[in-house]
Amino acid sequence: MAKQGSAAVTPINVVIDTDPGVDDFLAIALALNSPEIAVEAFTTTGGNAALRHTHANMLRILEVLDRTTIPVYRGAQRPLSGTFGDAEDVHGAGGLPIKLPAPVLRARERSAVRYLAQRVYSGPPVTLIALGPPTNIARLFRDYPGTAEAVERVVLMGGALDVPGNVTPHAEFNVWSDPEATALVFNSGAPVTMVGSDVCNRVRAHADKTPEPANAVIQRLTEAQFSARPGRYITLYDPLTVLSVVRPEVVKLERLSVSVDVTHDPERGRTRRDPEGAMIDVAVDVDAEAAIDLFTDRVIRGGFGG
Ligand SMILES: [Ca+2]
Repeated sequence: MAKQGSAAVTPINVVIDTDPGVDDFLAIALALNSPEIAVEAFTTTGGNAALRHTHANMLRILEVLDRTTIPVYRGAQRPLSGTFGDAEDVHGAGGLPIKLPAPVLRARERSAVRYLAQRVYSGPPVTLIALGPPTNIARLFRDYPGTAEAVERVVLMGGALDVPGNVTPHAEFNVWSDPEATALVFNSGAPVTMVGSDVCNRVRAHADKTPEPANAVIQRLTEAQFSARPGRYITLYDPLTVLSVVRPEVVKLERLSVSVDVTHDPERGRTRRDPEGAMIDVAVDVDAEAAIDLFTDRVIRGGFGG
C-alpha cells in the first residue's frame, strides 16, 4: 500500500502487548500497515480469553498477515492477583468469532517479561502499547528496577473516567481484569497515556459504512462480528489506541491525576479522578472521523504481506 508522507520520518519503536481478541486483530493489522511505527515484537497476555487461546491467536494473526518474522513472546496466564475472567461473549469462543487453523509459527523461548526487560535495558527507548490487561508491563516494572524510567512511554487501552464501564457499571474490561497491575503501571513513574472507553466508545466501524475488506480473513472476521451485534458495529478500542501513537493528533490528551480502585468492592477496577492518584495523560477527546478514515484506509482497504 502507499506509504505517503513517511519517507523522512524515523519510525517509533514499539512493542505491542495484546490479548487477541477481535479489536486486537484489527489493531495489529493497523500497526503492521503503519510506517510511522516499527513493531519490534508482540507479547501476549490472557484477557479476552485464556492465554492459550490469545497466544495462539497472536501467532495466527501474523500468519494471516504474512508477517511471521516478528517475534512473539508468551506472557501472563493470570493477573497479579487471582485469575483472569474473559470476554468470549463479545469476541467469540477462544477470543475470535471465526475459526482459523492451528498456527505453525512458534513463539520464542523467553518469557514476555524477560524479553521486555532485556529489550528495555539494552535497546533504544521503546513505546509499550498495551492492548490487554497490563499484567506483563506491571511485572516488568515490579521485577526489573529502572525499566519504568527507561521506557519511552506506555500507551494503554483501558479505563473509563466519565463514562460507565463495559464490564461492570464502573469498570472497563482491561483495568477490571487486573486493577493491581494497572495501578502499578500508573504509579510506576513511566510516562503513561490512557486511551479509555471515554474516547473509544466514539470510534465505531459500522457495517453499512465499511467497505468490503481487501483481506479475506479480515472480511470474515468483521462480518462475523457485525452479525453478532444488533447494531452491526465494532467499537475500535485497540485500533484507536494504536492510532494514538501512529497519528497523535487524532486524540486530545489531558494531564490528570487518576487512581484505580483495587478494593474488592463493587467499584473494583474503576478509574477515577483523584488528587492522590498518579499524573498520567488521558485521552479526553477524539477526532472520530479522522480515526475511522485512517482505520478504513489501512485495515479495511489495506493489503498485507508481499
Ligand atoms: Ca485487547
